[in-house]
Amino acid sequence: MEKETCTFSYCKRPEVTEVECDLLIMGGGMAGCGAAYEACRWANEKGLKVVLVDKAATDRSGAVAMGLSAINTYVGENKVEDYVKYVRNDLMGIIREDLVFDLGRHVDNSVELFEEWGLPIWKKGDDGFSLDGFQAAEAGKKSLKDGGTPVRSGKWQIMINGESYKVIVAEAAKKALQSNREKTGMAQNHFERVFIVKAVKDTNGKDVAAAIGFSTRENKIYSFKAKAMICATAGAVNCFRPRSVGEGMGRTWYPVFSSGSGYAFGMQAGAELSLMENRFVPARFKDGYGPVGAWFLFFKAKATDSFGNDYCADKEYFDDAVARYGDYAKGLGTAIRNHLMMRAMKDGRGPILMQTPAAMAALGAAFKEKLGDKEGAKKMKHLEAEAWEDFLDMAIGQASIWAATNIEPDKSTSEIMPTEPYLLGSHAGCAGFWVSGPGDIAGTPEHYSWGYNRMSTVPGLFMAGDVVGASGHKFSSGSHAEGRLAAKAAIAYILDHADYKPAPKMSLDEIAAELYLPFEIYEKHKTYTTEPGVNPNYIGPKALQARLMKIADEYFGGVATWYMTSKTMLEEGLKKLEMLKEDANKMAAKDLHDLLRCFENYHRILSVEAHARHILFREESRYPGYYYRGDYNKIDDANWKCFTNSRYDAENNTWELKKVPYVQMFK
Ligand code: SFD
Ligand code: AMP
Repeated sequence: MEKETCTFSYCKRPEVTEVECDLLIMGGGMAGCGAAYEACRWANEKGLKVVLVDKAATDRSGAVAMGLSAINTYVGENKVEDYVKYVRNDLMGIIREDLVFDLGRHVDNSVELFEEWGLPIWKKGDDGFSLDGFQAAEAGKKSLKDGGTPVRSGKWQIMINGESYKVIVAEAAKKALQSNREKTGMAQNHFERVFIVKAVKDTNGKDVAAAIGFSTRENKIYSFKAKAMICATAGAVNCFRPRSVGEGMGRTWYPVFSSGSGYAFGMQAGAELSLMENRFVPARFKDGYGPVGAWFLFFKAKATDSFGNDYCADKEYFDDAVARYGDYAKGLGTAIRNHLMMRAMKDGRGPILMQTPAAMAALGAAFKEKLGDKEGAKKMKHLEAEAWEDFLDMAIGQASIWAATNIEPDKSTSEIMPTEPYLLGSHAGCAGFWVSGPGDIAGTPEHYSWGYNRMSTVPGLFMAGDVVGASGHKFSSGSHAEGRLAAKAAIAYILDHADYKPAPKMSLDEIAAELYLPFEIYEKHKTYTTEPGVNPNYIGPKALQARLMKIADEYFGGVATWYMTSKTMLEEGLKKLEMLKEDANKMAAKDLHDLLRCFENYHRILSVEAHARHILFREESRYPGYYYRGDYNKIDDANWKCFTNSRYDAENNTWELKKVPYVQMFK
């Protein structure tokens, strides 16, 4: 089929605005807000202009939109080296230890700021039991900064009253942007509901000169010209067919706002990816995707098969895991715990159950023993409320499912289940870009550092949060801290390259024509059929997404095949994906919502392609419980204890993949 072009013969040309700034921050999530807060501190003094663009409303955008009930990375009394070892164990031995160490030494400062900005953090009471954030304030407990003792659910996690977490963090970012606006005289430097579509290279052939996008509310297109950029638009969800289909479609654990834009942007700019074969398959409360961490760590609940057996302690499963995956299996990290759960499920021993009644009864007994019947019962009531609030604070749908299905956690168990795969780099996953480390940590090898912290292999393009590869377990606090690290380095980069004047390769007319092409295609062909969703001349976003999900699910190790794939499956799937990519030239949009869905799906296609090509390249099963190569179902340290890096050439649609040496910096 001939490639369509947009001449605005069928749809109206939108207004195109060029915004010039020094630093552009893409994404207003945890990393983006951290970046804005830090960048403005340095930029204001120098009169540099900082702009933040978010596809949603920053107050409630990204993964923390609903809130959270724990901060999963707070180092506190622990050693930063131990944090590095913990992350290395959980991610099966291969991480960028310089990035993780750097994160660990800075993350607490972000958490202390959150508390200063108004986030209630739980504290240890005088009786040794927990006080929630409000009780702690009433009891006059010290802030973390002043030496207060947080309630730890795990070694690295602390409990919060976090329903308004994102609003609090966004407020600080918005205030910082406002101060920058006042200093530099910019009319606007915070753009909400503007979706970034792609990078435009500079005429010099090396830098990225602009990021282009469109408003999701008005017929407006933007070209943001910047001397440096921070990409903080997170990972990718809804690439694989989700477990919730039909009436439940759209319900996932990872936020539906994250459609792989971060990966697509960097890939189109030519930035190198690392460990893109990695993915995250969280074990979650079934159907509502409620997180399990608080139940395992804070309530000390056990998950068992339906006969009450602890599948992680099953000798047959465990010995087999050690035989295939070596000592990594003994570490019982997130992927391995999934693996053992899946073994039980495949043997028909499901459903897997979170034993919430037993956990709550044990806590209730401890309260009564220490505090007496009356006070103990009061404490127990509060704990029951906390059990609900854990979900009301961050996965409201799960609380609704409990209510709708008459589940009381102190009386009935709940099913847990491994979800569909997500691509991300800040939770227990590490798929993302290869970035420079700070370079000042003892033992850093040369190939880990090239000048500016968190800069990708494209000069002036920085990465933060979920899009950074090989350094997971940052979570909300670490992503904020990483945004700050990237911002500080990006400001230094701008000052060091003061003469650089971005010159985008595309004209504003070309940009408008490319971004509005799906409108032109729709308007041109829509009367060919009586049902606009079905048309031989174009593909609408719903069909595009269904095809992508089917390919990913069936060929690249989704739930359809119990996360199993192989060389032959991947190659077959990649052929189909290539055809889908060709058909994406015929994406059609009837309105702005459709236009958003079209480009979101295009970003997903690129993200999934990178994922599949990396799985194909790594001939072992490094992450059992996340995915399996049926043809290489073992860990092969002799050949694959290394990073796998790739670079996509968008102009020629070609890929280069290579091995990059891993260096253990902390013994
Ligand atoms: O319980 C564009 N996470 C948890 N972290 C914790 O510290 N504690 C928890 O309790 C956590 N839990 C949890 C977590 C995540 C989710 C989804 C749930 C529960 C349900 C992890 C953290 O939330 C996560 O690590 C960070 O938020 C990652 O930060 P960042 O900045 O990389 O991603 P983001 O916050 O989602 O923000 C992305 C932003 O980009 C915008 N965006 N903007 C413009 N153009 C485009 N094309 C864009 N595409 C995306 C988004 O709008 C958003 O603002 S628990 O499970 O462990
Ligand atoms: P989750 O709710 O699964 O996202 O987990 C929240 C935090 O608890 C993360 O830091 C996880 O790594 C950790 N976590 C969850 N489940 C377990 C477990 N069974 N053992 C140890 N850590 C866990």
